[in-house]
Amino acid sequence: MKRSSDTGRLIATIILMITLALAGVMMAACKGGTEETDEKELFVIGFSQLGSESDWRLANTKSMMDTFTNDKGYELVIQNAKQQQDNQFAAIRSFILEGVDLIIIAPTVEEGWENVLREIHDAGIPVIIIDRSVAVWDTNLFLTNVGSDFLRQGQMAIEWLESQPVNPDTGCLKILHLQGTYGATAQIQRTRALEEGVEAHPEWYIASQLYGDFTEAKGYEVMTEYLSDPENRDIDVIYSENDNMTFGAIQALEEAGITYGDEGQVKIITFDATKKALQLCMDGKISVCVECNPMHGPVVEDLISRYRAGESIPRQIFVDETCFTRDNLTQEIIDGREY
Ligand code: GYE
Repeated sequence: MKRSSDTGRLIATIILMITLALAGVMMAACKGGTEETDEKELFVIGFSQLGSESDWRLANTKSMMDTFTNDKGYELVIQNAKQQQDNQFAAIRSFILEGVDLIIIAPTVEEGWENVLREIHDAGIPVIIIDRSVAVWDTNLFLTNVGSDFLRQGQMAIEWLESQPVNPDTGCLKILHLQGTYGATAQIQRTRALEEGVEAHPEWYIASQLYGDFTEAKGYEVMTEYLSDPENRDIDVIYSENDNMTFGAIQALEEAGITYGDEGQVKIITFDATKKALQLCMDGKISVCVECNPMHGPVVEDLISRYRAGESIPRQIFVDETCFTRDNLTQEIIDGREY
């Protein structure tokens, strides 16, 4: 009797253990299933951001992060290339391996993209280019390019310069040109606008072109070195291809004791129109701020939604931009500035 009741208890225990084990397996399976479904529901975007060289760039990255949130069904994977195209290639190849749903590229320079874009294309992943452009033969390698009309930006600056008198002592305008990253669309087109302007105005000339790589540190460094030669101090205009180089240049001017602004010797033209630059413009220190709009997130999101809905999307989108001087600037605009 005892033996048979022991056997019964043993069988009951085994059945209980099997039941518990099965329940455990089922729960794990369910849990795993849910996680998988959640992951699948998120639309994964690999974003190759070219760097963090300027305030503009930080605002651009933030706009993307604020837009492509998990709440809205996105997973945004950002890789910062630190201004190196090779780092962008590596990031993009990792996105391909991960099998992301879409890739966004803010390219450092225009050239050299054909191969990697083809690799993405062969992997069947759609691509959107933002900010600067890529120079490729086969423009079907990407869906669209969202960014600025950089030539128009430069032309707006030139139109303002045309309204300025020449230096009464020399009968000329001596322009110092601070250039951004060579080969970047923002550099190429802003430079082109200036060079075409100079070509069209015999009384204008470019004293020198200094390489500032779009950073404040480099802007300061090259300006300081340039101004250390007394022969270089008589400039009338600085045409600086972004605000951060301008801030560096302003520091160098101050240290060299050269005046600038409405009441000073040097008139400054700058690009981006960040809050800090606009305030300097309002205060009469910078003459022109050509706006470069970094808030690409919402525009890109709209395009992605349309693409996912099977709609056709335009091949090139230019964001809205204005040219600010003290005449059209208000404190309200400055205070409302997000970058
Ligand atoms: O003007 C500059 C940034 O490509 C629009 O890059 C961008 C430029 C911008 O570093 O500040």
